[in-house]
Amino acid sequence: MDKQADYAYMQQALELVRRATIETSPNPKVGCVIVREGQVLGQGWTQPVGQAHAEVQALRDAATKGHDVRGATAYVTLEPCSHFGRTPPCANGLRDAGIARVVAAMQDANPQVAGRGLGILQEAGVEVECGAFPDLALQARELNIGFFQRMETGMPWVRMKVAGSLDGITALSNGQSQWITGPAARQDGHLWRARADAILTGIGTVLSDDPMLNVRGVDTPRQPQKIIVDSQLRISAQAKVLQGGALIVCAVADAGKQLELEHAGAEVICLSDENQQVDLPALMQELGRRQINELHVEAGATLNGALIRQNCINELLMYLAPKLLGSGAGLFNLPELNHVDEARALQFHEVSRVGDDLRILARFK
Ligand code: AOF
Ligand code: ZN
Repeated sequence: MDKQADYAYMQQALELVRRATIETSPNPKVGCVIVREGQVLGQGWTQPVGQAHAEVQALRDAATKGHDVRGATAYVTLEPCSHFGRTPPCANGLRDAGIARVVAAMQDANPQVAGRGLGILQEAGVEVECGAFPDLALQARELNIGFFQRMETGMPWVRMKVAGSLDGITALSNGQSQWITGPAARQDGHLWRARADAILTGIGTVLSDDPMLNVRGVDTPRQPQKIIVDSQLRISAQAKVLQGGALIVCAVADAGKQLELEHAGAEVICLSDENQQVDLPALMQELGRRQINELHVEAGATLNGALIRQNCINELLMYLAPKLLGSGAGLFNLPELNHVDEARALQFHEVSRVGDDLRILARFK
């Protein structure tokens, strides 16, 4: 088979993934291109959850154009599914349509699929190739990083956003913190909020800023869920963040306050650790159970530090302004170390300029 052509069609399938909306979540975004003898017969990408998968869309596209797909090759950015979920198995669909060859960028990590989709095809005599291009497999994975994280660990992919001066100051000692970074960075931050399934903050931020914690200024088909870590249930029922619903996570139950917050549209759950603080790792497990793939954290230094200490963060999204503020509040409250070797190690994943500011994506090792 023509390796170069396979690579190019898989790239095309990956491009299609970008057309899928965030509303596919909790499903992964997948792209599919059906080709025979150098002619693209049909293409498709995953539709909002509950609707057609990429393969079904591509088969429909080919049918609409009057193409017979028998003997064709299907390029898919993820192994076709094998199970009856919200939709019937794509592996059966491709098989029954007479597809002769399936090239998949990578296996599905969903334990209900995990190789079975490829198995169905192979048993039916369809030629199958999976993972032949490691760089494209990596791209396919990155496009669905939250889905894979949840499938593999039961927890979401957690991204913590922070913004500060070049010397790591996020607020002056007098509390002033607004507009350290520029408008482009703020707008970019909203794009990252929009792609998340949920946004998490702490009670400190709610009490001091009364934030809305929603997506503004960028187009989005839906708002992320809002989650507030509030050990002692100090939040006011009038807090702006409760508009449109929110999940409040406490550590000390208070039936009266809980009822008041529920009347204001919130859901309250209690997850306590031995220190009467919210059990953060247990919260991450709970959010995984709730099918949150990507979680966006925007909190103050206290909750940020606690989340990092308890290994709840996968990635930092940092905006740094080309300014020195000298002293004030730092980005994370972490314990003082005695030795540099004890430092939490990260790896730069991506470094870029957004307006006048620097954007750093760094992943915990
Ligand atoms: C595919 N093509 O485009 C996607 C797949 O509940 P369902 O029926 O929508 O199935 C969801 C699961 O299907 C999801 O967890 C993942 O394993 C797989 N996603 N599979 O063949 C697609 N989005
Ligand atoms: Zn499917």
